[in-house]
Parts: sequence; structure tokens; C-alpha cells
Amino acid sequence: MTPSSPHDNAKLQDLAPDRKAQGEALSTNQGARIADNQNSLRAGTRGPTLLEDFVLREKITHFDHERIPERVVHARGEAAHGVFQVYESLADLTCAGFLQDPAKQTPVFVRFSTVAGSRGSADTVRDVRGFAVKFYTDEGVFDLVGNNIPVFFIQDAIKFPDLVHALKPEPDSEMPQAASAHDTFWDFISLMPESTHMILWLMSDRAIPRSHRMMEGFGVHTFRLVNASGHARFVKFHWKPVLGIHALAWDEAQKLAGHDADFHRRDLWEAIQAGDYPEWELGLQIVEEADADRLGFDLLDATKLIPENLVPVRRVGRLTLNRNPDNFFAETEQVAFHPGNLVPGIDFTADPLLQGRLFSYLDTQLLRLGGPNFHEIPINRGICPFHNNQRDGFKRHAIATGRVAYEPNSLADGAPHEVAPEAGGFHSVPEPLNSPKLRIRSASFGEHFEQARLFWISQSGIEQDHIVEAFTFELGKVTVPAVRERMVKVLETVDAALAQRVAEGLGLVAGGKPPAQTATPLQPSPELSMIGSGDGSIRTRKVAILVADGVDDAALDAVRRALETGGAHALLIAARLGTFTAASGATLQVDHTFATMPSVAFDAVFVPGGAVETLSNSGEAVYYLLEAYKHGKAIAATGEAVDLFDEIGILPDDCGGSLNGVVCQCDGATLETVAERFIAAIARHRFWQRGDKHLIPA
Ligand code: HDE
Repeated sequence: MTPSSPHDNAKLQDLAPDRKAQGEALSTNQGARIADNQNSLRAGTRGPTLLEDFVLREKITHFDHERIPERVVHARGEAAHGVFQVYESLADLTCAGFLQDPAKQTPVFVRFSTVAGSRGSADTVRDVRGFAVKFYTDEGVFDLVGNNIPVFFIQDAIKFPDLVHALKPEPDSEMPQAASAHDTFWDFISLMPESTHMILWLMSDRAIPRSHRMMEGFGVHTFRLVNASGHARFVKFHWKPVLGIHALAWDEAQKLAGHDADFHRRDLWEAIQAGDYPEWELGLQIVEEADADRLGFDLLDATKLIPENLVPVRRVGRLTLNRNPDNFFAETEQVAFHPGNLVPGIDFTADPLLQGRLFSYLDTQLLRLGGPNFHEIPINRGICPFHNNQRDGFKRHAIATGRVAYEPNSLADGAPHEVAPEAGGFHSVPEPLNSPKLRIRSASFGEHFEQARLFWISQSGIEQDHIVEAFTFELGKVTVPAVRERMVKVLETVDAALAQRVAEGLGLVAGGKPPAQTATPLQPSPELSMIGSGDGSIRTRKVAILVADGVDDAALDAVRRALETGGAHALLIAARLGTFTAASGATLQVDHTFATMPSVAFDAVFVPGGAVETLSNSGEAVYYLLEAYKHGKAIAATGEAVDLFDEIGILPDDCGGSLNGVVCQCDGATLETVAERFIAAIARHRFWQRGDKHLIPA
């Protein structure tokens, strides 16, 4: 049975299950039934409105207070409900109850977000994505408040306001919205060597995900897992998407921001509505405390990751999102994450970034959610009972009974009472501390470039090209030449070729010193590349089929059937809505037009033969194909559509030869063969290597 969410009992409809049948009456918040919801109470038909109109005043007052402050960062986001299940007991590592029993489903609520933009900003901007998971366990709420990038810009929480001020729109003009491509951001970054590793990730395709369903998640900081006998080990948390890690093209991301600002939000919502439940595996990297010093970097430094070829990721459980929220505000907006929401068996480390977060998240909710009782908002409520002597405060919901609100007491038999660690009480790892009080950065946090270089050398050639293009774009938007020059110098410390290529794009000359060499040459870490990840299926992919009158419906049906069998969704796209007559005389219903669902909304495009003359005379159709080609998407043609590709300069793959993602029906090839090759191409996600994409006029 799927566990119900903790806030189900707060839904309005539960109070009156069959509202229509019972003739649900419109009423004020006090329950008085309203006779007229069209007119305010006036002195005469054309006279002034009366102050005594409590119906009007209540309605307008509530409306006036409908907005709350948006999150200071991560304001733009969307969320879903789901469940988490562990594969096998992790009792050897942790006593956390929800990680013991493979039969146990723990309800979760997961919110994805961008960092920089306001609540109404576009989804597909270049940015880090938040990946925040609230586990409603039987032992309390556990929040894993992570990102889709495993490291962070800064090492110490005291720099966070500076970072965010530099990133957010500039304070005089309030521009640019949801973008890092501006002076203040790069001014700050170029002066903060510790941000170099993170900035390589931010300029990579990780920062323009195809979907939230296709990105990794990371806890970022090092945490601890503690088992029942008190043995503590360091842990890094990972979320591995079952569908793989995939990105948009930058040109596509920018166009999508205009065509569909809700692209990621819609993608998540529609996938869940369609039963394509997004899934991730929880991964753990475990390091014995005694081994930590041998890693070559400090585990408390959030600008470092543990390469997977050094410590493999053990996949221990599955997260499935299976239900959309009922109400965006009540759930997604009011959910309050906090890295300090822990359960016994999981503990912090002294990472100075994490330590600062432990203060920030409770503090920020006091303003955003208007007081100390936000844990009583249904989406934030745990599912296990809780008892304490906290009382009162703004918007208190619970009605505490009795006269005892203190401890120790005898008048309530000592309740609520403390619980010993052996009986499940939370107990911190007794980490030995013996040090003077200092305001200083540890020397072990002093190296900033080696892992940036590791990331760079672990990327495929095409991923490196994209990183160079991203740096060139972002720094190209910087108006102060000294900032551009300083940033190129920072890149010289990572890799000479990287710096050289970015400098060229900016009309600068890279020179200076070559990067310092490490004692042992760095070995690439293949898991840092996105290419080739995932289950190799086409599940949930969207395919546009371009149609017009006369389209070969035998080809259309055969390919569509094969795509749908593979789990993809195929939609018919044409110049207008309504119906078309296919070659067989059958009537086809169109789903969308070239304008309402442009090529950027799809993963692949198919053109059956039959209607080619109409399509080749349509600028919109030709643009559609060229744009999909430019963005590296799989495209396929059967019958006369093969000639259309030829005519507009899209080069087909050799029949059975090297695969460039352009699948054309070769002489004698069956529709089944075309469909098979098309499916294999879609499963590869994108053909980034198409060398002629810069020649495409789209
Ligand atoms: Fe956050 N961060 N953060 N952050 N963060 C917030 O909390 C903060 C950091 C992350 O979907 C705020 O409720 C500080 C790292 C996510 O509701 C705020 C520092 C990571 C979300 C805050 C960091 C994150 C937030 C804003 C440096 C990845 C969205 C509203 C010490 C591990 C959660 C709010 C959601 C949100 C503070 C750094 C992830 C202001 C001070 C590192 C996913 O409290």
C-alpha cells in the first residue's frame, strides 16, 4: 500500500467528501452562507459601498495577503510526492529506521529548483538545480537538502550572502533575471579561487538539464552514518537517475525559456500524470573515519568530491515520485526544508558550510512562513507522534491540553520524557574537540584547482567544447574587460587549452603560467561525464511526427507503434489544429501546431512520406527539422521524406553505417528496420558531434 502523505487529512475536500452532491454552499471563513457573490453592499443602487460589508472585506483582506516572501534563493521550483524504499537492510551502517527494512515504504516530498531566479522565472536557465528530499520517517522528518552538482562555490557559510548578492540581479537595475552572465557574478567568482571547481560544473551541461527526471542529486557535504553500536562512518549521498543524466543544447535552453518558461515544471507534472514515475537510486560513498586522511583532500571542504573511481557508489535504495501536489501554494511553496532535520543514525560533520546552513534554514522560514509554528503546516508535519513543551506563537494550530508545559514535572507523570539513545533517542557522535577559538580557514582547504582539472579531463571532447562555449558566452556578456581577463587567468590554473580556447572566443590572449603539476598525474574519473549514462531506453521521450494531407499513415502507424512500445510518447504536429486526411483516406487528429509545440519541446522528430510537398513548402516545417538537427536530436524519414532531408541539407546516416542520428529509410529497408534504428538513435539522447550544426540556419 502506498503510504498516505502526512497532510492528507488537511485537505478541504476531506472535510466534505462529496461536496457537489451535498450542494456545497459558498460561505465566509466563519461559515456564514453567502447569498450574493457578484455585488458589494451599497447605499442605494449607485451609492457608496458600506464599511459593514463583511463579505467584501473578508474576501479582499484575504486576497491582499495572498503573497508571502519568495525564498531568498531557490525561489523557482516544483515538487512531487513519492516513496523511498531501501533494497536491503543497512543496519551495518546506520540505525536509521527507514533504512532497515526493504518492505518499508517511506513517504517523501521532493522539491526541485533553480537558485538565482525569482518565483516566476524560466526553468531552463543555466543554473545549479536544488534537489531537496523530505523523508517522513517513523522516527521523525529527515531532510536531504541537496543540489544536482556535488560541490559548492564556497567553503565557509560566511561567504554565502556575498555569493548570492553577486549572482542575483544587480541591485541598481534589477537585471539580469535568473542569469549568471553578468558583471557582478564574474567579478566575485574571478576573485574567489575556491569557486573554480564549481564554476566548471556550472559551465558544463549539468547546468542545463533536459529534465529534473534526468539529473543527479548530491547531498554535497560529508555527513555521518552511525550504526546501533555507535560506529560512525563518513558518507556522501547521491541520487542516480534511472533514465540517465541528460542535457539540453544551450541554444535550445534559451529558446525554451521563451517558448515554455515552465518546461521542467510541465515535464515533471506530465510525467507523473502519465504514470511515467520518475525514479532515482540512492547511492552512498562510505569512508571509514580512519581512512579520511588518505583521500588527499579534506572531506569537510564542500568544494571537493570523492571521485567514484576512488570510492565507488553503493546503490542502496529507490526513490519514486508518483503523485503531483494538490495545491502548489499549500505544499510546494510552504514546504520548509532544513538540513538540521535529522533522525537517529545520521549525523553532521563540522563542514563549515553545513554548519552555517544549520542556522539559516530555520531562520529564513520565520520570515517566509511568518513565525515559529511552520512545522504545523500540513506539508511540514511529520507522520510520527511528537510531544514537547513548546507552546504558543503566531498561527499555533495544535490545542495543547493540560496545565503542564515544563520538564521536569510530576503533575503529568514526567511526560513528555527523554528517551535514551539505546531506546531511539537522538544522540550526537561524540566527536573529540580540543582547539583554540579561531577565525581561520584550515590549511587543508587551501588547494582549489586539482579537482577542477580532474573534472575538465574527465569530460568527453564534446562536453569540453560545451564548457568552452559556455565560458565564452557568459564572459562575453561581462562588460568590464578586467573581469574577463582575470577569469581567463583563473582558467590558466586549471588547463592551458581551456584558457586558450576561452581567451580566443573573447578576443584575448592567454599566456601566463601553465597549471601546476600534481605529484602523480591525475586519472580521469569517467563518472564525471554525462555521456552514455542511463538505462539506454527511450522511456518517456517525446517524439514529434510531422503531418499534412496525404501523409503515409502506414509508415506513421508502424513507427508510432514501435515508439510507444518502447515507452516514448508520439504526438502529431502540423501547420494547424484539426484533422488531416492520410494517404489511406483515414482521418488523423492533430495534437499541436508547429507554433504551439516547437521542435525544442521534443526529443526527436519523424517525417513519414506522402505529405512532403506541403512540408517542403512550409518555412515552419523546414525550420522545425533544421532546428531539431541543429540541437543534435534523432530525426527520421521514410519514403519521399528522405528527399526532403536531402533538399534542406540534412545529411542522412549511411545505410547501416556510422550513426549520426539521421535515420532515413534506405532502399528496401522495412519500416521495422527504420523504427529500430530510430529508437536506437533516440536512446543515445543527442548527437552532439554533428560538426555542421554551426552552418544550420535555425
Ligand atoms: Fe541553501 N538555502 N544555503 N544550499 N538551499 C535555502 O532556505 C543557505 C546550500 C538548497 O526547495 C534557503 O528555505 C546557506 C548548499 C536547496 O525549499 C536558505 C548556504 C546546498 C534549497 C538557504 C546554503 C543548498 C536551499 C532559502 C551556505 C546544496 C531549496 C529558502 C552556507 C547542498 C530548498 C529556504 C527548497 C534553500 C541558505 C548553501 C541547497 C536561505 C546559508 C551547499 C535545495 O535558508
